[in-house]
Amino acid sequence: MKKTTCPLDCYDACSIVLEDKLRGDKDHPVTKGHLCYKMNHYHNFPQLDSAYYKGEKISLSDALDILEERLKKCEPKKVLHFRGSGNFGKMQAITDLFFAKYGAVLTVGSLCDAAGQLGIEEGRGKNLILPTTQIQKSELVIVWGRNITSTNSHILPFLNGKTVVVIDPVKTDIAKKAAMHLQIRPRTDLELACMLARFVYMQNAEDENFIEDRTEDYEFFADFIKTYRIVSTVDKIGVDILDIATLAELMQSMKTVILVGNGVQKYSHGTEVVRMIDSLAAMLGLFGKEGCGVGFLGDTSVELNDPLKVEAKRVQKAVADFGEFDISFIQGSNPVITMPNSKRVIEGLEKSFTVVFGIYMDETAKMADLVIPAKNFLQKNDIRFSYGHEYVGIMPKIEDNQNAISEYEFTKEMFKRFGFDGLKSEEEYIKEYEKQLMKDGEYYKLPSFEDIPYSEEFYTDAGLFCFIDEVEDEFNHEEEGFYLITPKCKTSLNSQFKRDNFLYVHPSTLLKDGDKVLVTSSYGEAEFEVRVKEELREDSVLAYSGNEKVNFLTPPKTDNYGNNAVFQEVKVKIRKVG
Ligand SMILES: Nc1nc2c(c(=O)[nH]1)N[C@H]1C(S)=C(S)[C@@H](COP(=O)(O)OP(=O)(O)OC[C@H]3O[C@@H](n4cnc5c(=O)[nH]c(N)nc54)[C@H](O)[C@@H]3O)O[C@H]1N2
Ligand SMILES: Nc1nc2c(c(=O)[nH]1)N[C@H]1C(S)=C(S)[C@@H](COP(=O)(O)OP(=O)(O)OC[C@H]3O[C@@H](n4cnc5c(=O)[nH]c(N)nc54)[C@H](O)[C@@H]3O)O[C@H]1N2
Ligand code: SF4
Ligand SMILES: [Mo]
Repeated sequence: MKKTTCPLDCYDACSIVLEDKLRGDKDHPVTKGHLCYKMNHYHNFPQLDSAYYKGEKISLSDALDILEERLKKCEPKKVLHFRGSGNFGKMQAITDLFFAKYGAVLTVGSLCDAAGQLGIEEGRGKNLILPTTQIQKSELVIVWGRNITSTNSHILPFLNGKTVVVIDPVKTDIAKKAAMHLQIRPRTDLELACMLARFVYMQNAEDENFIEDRTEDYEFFADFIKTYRIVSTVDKIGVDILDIATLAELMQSMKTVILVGNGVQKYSHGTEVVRMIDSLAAMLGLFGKEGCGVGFLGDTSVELNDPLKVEAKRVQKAVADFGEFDISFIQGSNPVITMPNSKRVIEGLEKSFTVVFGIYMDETAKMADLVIPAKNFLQKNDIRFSYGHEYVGIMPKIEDNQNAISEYEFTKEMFKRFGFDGLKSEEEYIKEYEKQLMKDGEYYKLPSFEDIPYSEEFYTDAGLFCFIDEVEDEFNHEEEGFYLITPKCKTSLNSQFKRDNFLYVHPSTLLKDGDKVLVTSSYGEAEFEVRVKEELREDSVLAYSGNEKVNFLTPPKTDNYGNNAVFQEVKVKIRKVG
């Protein structure tokens, strides 16, 4: 029986058994058997079966000839290598070796989780994975800006029998089943964490021993949270003060796990939001104890000696301007749909000679000058980490495909054509990762795996947790318009698979299913077809990630620290047009 692992950018990293079709692996300790819509329909989405030049089919070797010729004529610093997360396998990064040697510009930062990651590093030093075993041992699970039913469904069985509290501006499926749902105003998580901390402080319920032994700067934190006035802050958050007080009390008396998602940090102050949630947890001593902890999208690079790490000149991913480059080489990404501010992205790509190395004829491939078909995850060797649990998945090659090329084969070919040396065999790279893992029966665990993370130390300079004590935030909540919520869709993986192109609105807008609206923001406009959704707040509209229009509205900006896209740092106006 052959096994592999789902390649998609997803918390779960499901183990897959290859039988007559792709099936879930019942033996896997976390993913335990079932796959989601995307993997169950993987073969319904046709893979590219040819290279294309200016829209015409050409052979793979002709495509590589054209690329070679173009690259040789171009100044290396005018070439951008833009790599996305269409496939989460480690071997995606092999192409960095070629482009760095060639002298191209690579990217730094993220469209995804870099803001939150930094917030965690500032407090704890490292963003370790919270093992599922600790979730299992907890009593209270706070699902904070994570839509686990859609994005992390294999964690659901671990929540059985726990008290579940959801903090989300949308009444998500998990919110409907939860003991409590705080349907907060979007972008007020920092204030909520602050109010919870205030209640804990007023009741003298902080974990004094933990604060004394394991943290620093608590006094500054205590002063900082006092600068938020209770009545006006609770009013801003938009939920009942009694609910906040109740949650603060639950957290004091139960073993608590907080599962923080991407939703809280798509903002300019995303780093501070996540650090504030961490600070609340530290105040209650929720680190380094059984059944406790805060899990975000964990950092899989911790303790990993990465053979594919390279030095290169880099530009910020969220605001990369394709128009500044003579050649844009896009791999495993569909920036026309997934990058903020689609109009700017399209205009940039029109100016650049665009090469897409991917598996689908997606929107970016359709506008590309040259398309190079990649092998899919079944057709090449790889290994992947999960950011949601402690297991690492091996992905051996299962089938052949003569019409496409793997990232390793592409790199090898380019090394040859450019006379570069130093590329090792594919097997050596994968072994390099594998040898760092901890074996657990048939499966592997992360090199940074700690059964109870931070039980010995934090990884800051002083080895202590470092509390937050200031925030810079100039967002104007009073600006006219609706908050734009843009989370993940159940049937798509960002721009891949079955997408949803509707704009969801609250019934109070008096719009009806099928109405057409023009939506505008300070950054752009687009037309959408409406669907009414009672689960929203009156002040919000929602369009899922992968929606073909939503990123026409989003800001071409990064967060306060310049690391991450800020898809939700915007308000939108809607007008019915038909
Ligand atoms: N089915 C599916 N699964 C996926 C993906 C996919 O596209 N589809 N994408 C994968 C990727 S790339 C990632 S990064 C992860 C992310 O997955 P999640 O961490 O679940 O992140 P999102 O779906 O972006 O948003 C989660 C929740 O945040 C809520 N939210 C929005 N704004 C706010 C706010 O201001 N405060 C709070 N508290 N909540 C808010 C949304 O309503 C939503 O329910 O999912 C991965 N898994
Ligand atoms: N509005 C809005 N926009 C968002 C988000 C949001 O929540 N809202 N989320 C953001 C987040 S968190 C993320 S992570 C990004 C993700 O955005 P992207 O990085 O663009 O990822 P995908 O849309 O999943 O994949 C794009 C392409 O990857 C290619 N691909 C798949 N497998 C392979 C492979 O094995 N090899 C190669 N070479 N190519 C392959 C396919 O051709 C596919 O079209 O989107 C971001 N954009
Ligand atoms: S997308 Fe996520 S839930 Fe679906 S099969 Fe892959 S890892 Fe599992
Ligand atoms: Mo992501």
